[in-house]
Amino acid sequence: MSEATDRKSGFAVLVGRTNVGKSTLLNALVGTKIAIVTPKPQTTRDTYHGVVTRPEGQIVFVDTPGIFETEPTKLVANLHHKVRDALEGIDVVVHVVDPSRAIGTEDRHVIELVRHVTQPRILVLNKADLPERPWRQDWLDRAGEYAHALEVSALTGKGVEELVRAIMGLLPTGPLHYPEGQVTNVSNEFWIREVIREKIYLQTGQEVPYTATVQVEKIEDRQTKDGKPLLYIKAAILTTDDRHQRMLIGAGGRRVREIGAAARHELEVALNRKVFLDLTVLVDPHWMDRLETA
Ligand SMILES: Nc1nc2c(ncn2[C@@H]2O[C@H](COP(=O)(O)OP(=O)(O)OP(=O)(O)O)[C@@H](O)[C@H]2O)c(=O)[nH]1
Ligand SMILES: [Mg+2]
Repeated sequence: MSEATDRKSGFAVLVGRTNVGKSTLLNALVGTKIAIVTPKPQTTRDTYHGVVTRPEGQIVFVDTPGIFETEPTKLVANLHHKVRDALEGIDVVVHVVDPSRAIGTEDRHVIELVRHVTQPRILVLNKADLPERPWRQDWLDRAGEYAHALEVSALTGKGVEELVRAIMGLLPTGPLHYPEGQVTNVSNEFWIREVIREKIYLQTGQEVPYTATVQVEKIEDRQTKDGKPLLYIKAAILTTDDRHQRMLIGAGGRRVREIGAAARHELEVALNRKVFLDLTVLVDPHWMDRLETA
C-alpha cells in the first residue's frame, strides 16, 4: 500500500453474460494477457484482478465468470456465487454487453443484478469492430440507467482509453491497492492452471471442457542437461467420467499431448525459459462437489 495521496483509487468489476468479451477487455485494459479467452462460453471460473496504474490513479479491474443459463450444476452455482461476491465492496460496475447478439434471458439476469447495486454503473457495448451489431440501439436505449454508455472493441483496443477515463472520473481518491508495476493478483500456480484450461477449451469439443478442471501438483526450478534454467511442472486434468477421460487423452495419447504442447509453448514464451510439463488425465467424479456454492 502506498501513502494516501490525491490519486484516484478503486475497484471496477466487469460483469456480463458469458462470452461478451469481459476477459478480452481485461487483457486490453491492462495491456497484457492475464485472463484466458476462448470462443466457448463459461471460460472464466474465478474472479481475479487486472490493475491499471496511471499518474492520475489506479483502477483494479475484477474479471468475473459470465452469467449463463444452463443445467443447474454445482459448477454453475459456484460461478454465479462468485459474481455476486465480486459485487461487494467495489466502486464502479462495468456492465459489458455484446450487441451482435439478441438480448436474452442471461442479459436480463445481469440487468437485474446490476440494477440492484448502488454504485455507479457503466454500460460497455463491446465488439465495436463487428460490422453487424443489430442490438446496438436496443442497448443504447437503456443508457439512461447508467452513468456512461461507451462503445469499445476489446479486440482492437478502440474506446478502451475512454473507458479508463470514464472510470477514473467515478473513483474516490485514496491509497493505491497495488504497488506500481504489479498488474495482477494471480499466482504462478493459478496462471499455469488457467493456461492449461484454456488449451482444453480450445482443443476439445462440446461438453468436455465443462467437466474438466486442472490441478497443479508440483512446480520446481530445475536445469536442462546443458545447464539452462528449466521449470518442471506436474499437473493433472481432472474430469468427472471415463468417457471424457478417453476424449481428453485421445487416440494414442494425442489429444493430451497437443494440449500439453500448446500450454508449454505459451508458458515458455511468457517465462522466457524451458518448461517441462508432465500432464496426466485422471477421473475424479467429485471435483465439483468440493466447490463452494453458499
Ligand atoms: N470481434 C470481437 N470479438 C471479441 C471481442 N472481445 C472478445 N471477443 C471474442 O469473444 C469471445 C469471448 O471472449 P471472452 O473474453 O472469453 O468472453 P468472456 O465474457 O470473458 O466469457 P466468459 O469468461 O465465458 O464469461 C472470444 O472468442 C473473443 O475473441 C471484440 O471486441 N470483438
Ligand atoms: Mg471470461
